[in-house]
Amino acid sequence: RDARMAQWRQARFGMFIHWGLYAVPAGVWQGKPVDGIGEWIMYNAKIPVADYKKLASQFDPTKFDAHAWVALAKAAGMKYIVITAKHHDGFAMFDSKANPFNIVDATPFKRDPLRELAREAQKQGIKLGFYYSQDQDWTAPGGAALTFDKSHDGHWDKAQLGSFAEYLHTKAIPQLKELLTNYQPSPAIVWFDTPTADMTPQLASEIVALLNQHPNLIWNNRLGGGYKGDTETPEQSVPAQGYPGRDWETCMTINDTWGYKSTDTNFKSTQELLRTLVDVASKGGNLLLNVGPDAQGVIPAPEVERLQAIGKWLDVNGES
Ligand code: JFZ
Repeated sequence: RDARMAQWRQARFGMFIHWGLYAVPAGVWQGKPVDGIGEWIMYNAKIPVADYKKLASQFDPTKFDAHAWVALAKAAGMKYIVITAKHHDGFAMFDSKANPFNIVDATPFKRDPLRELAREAQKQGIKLGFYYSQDQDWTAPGGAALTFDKSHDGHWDKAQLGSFAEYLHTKAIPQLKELLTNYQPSPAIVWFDTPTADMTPQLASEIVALLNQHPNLIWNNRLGGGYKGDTETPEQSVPAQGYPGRDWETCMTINDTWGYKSTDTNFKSTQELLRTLVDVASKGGNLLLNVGPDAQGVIPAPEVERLQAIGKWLDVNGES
């Protein structure tokens, strides 16, 4: 376990990338701004499945440049990247045979950005991991949705009804297999999220059996079913004492959203971000700092500027 985690521990600083179909509406639906984080727009605006799926025909991020993204992460002093392969909206940002709602089959873009990033990450010597929303999937029948919004019971469209086990067996597990076997090099990290009670110990154990076929793989504590995973994942905060005896990684946004929102300009200052990085490192953790590329495939300029400034500071004051 220690050998597997050694490189991750030394990494200290990584890039989180939340990129998906939600970058198309970018926080605005039917002309009205939607409150909340950008990647939750389908949930927050109660968008019907068929309407949300139509966004795919408008998604053509021709300015996407895997080389530039990886080079930016490196310039910032980051040692790894974790990108959303599929978020809660169920849209796969990769070439999937298991489900047609994906960037290659459903958009005019037709390219697989994860393949391009895997190649670039290897070329430029940086680790790549995939975020995969294993539990919530708002466009797949049976995929869960959290119910803290009391106006619904986890479904706002009949098309979402179905069996969770069937969703897991026909979409999530086959797609996880694709992500673990179709990329060279294979991902270093799988980042799960938002487990619900639907993820029983039995169902989760089927995913764990798959993960265990990849002995070097690192995965976080958000699978569900009682599994603790390799890492604790405090969100938007730095725990006062770290996590004695556990590896941990704070994930944080630069503004107030993970997925791109045209209206969110509340960017933290470089100074504040650097203080957070130093605070995390001093307590033995990693910082996974998020960027939210837009629908053209461009990382917003204020985010780029801050990452470059952090990298410059580390060149002068850090050690590598
Ligand atoms: C989740 C996602 O719902 C969100 O869209 C984003 O991907 C983020 C990184 O993760 O949101 C969470 C998950 C866990 C907590 C808070 C928000 N938590 O444990 O406090």
